[in-house]
Amino acid sequence: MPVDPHAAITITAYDWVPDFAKGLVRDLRVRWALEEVGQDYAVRLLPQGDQKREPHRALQPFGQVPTYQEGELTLFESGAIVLHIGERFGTLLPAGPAARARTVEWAFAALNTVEPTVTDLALTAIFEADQSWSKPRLPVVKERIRERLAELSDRLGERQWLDGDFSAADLLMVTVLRGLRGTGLVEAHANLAAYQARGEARPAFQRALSDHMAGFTGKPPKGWEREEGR
Ligand SMILES: N[C@@H](CCC(=O)N[C@@H](CS)C(=O)NCC(=O)O)C(=O)O
Repeated sequence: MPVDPHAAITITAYDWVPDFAKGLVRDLRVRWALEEVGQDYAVRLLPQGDQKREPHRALQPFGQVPTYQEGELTLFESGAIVLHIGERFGTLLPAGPAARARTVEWAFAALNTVEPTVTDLALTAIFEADQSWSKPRLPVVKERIRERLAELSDRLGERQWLDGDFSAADLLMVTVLRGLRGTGLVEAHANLAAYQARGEARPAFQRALSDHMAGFTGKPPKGWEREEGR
């Protein structure tokens, strides 16, 4: 079914997350992409817990955000959503098939080669902090990230962006690197730190981040502080 060119766009995000996650929740990628292409959108803010229940579960089988609705089309997975926005509204994907294929390649590199190492650090250091294996695992988890970042840094070299102009792949890669904030791991490579800063300096990113932060209007779920030992 063709996508209605005038359909309104609605995405989902959380109304509350712990401080360590603010600025990192993946709805930011979708907001940023929509800002880059100049599309208005509405946000449905979910209280924590609602992501695991109907009706959200019907939109996102894994009970997560973000989701994206545009007329009859519903999508989940932030990478798929960003690529769709690129295809649909232009500017985030290059026109030629070869350049476009390379952008998709780099999008997968961001989400499938670099991001898993970053997620592993968050899981080990934060979500499993009270487990006996947390501290002993950290060195190897960080070493894996160092290896990936050194490889990314070598390939990026003096380039401004991963392949040609700023693209959906850069948007995704910059948000992945942001997941390492406070660790000093990105800053160990001047070119990667500058690359991330270039992405974050884009007006579309700044608008997306500001709206993302303004969405945290809710309260923590009952028992959160007790469960987290805070
Ligand atoms: N691969 C998914 C991951 C989505 C994801 O991990 N979302 C997080 C927020 S950034 C979430 O909703 N987590 C809640 C949960 O898993 O319970 C994507 O990129 O959209």
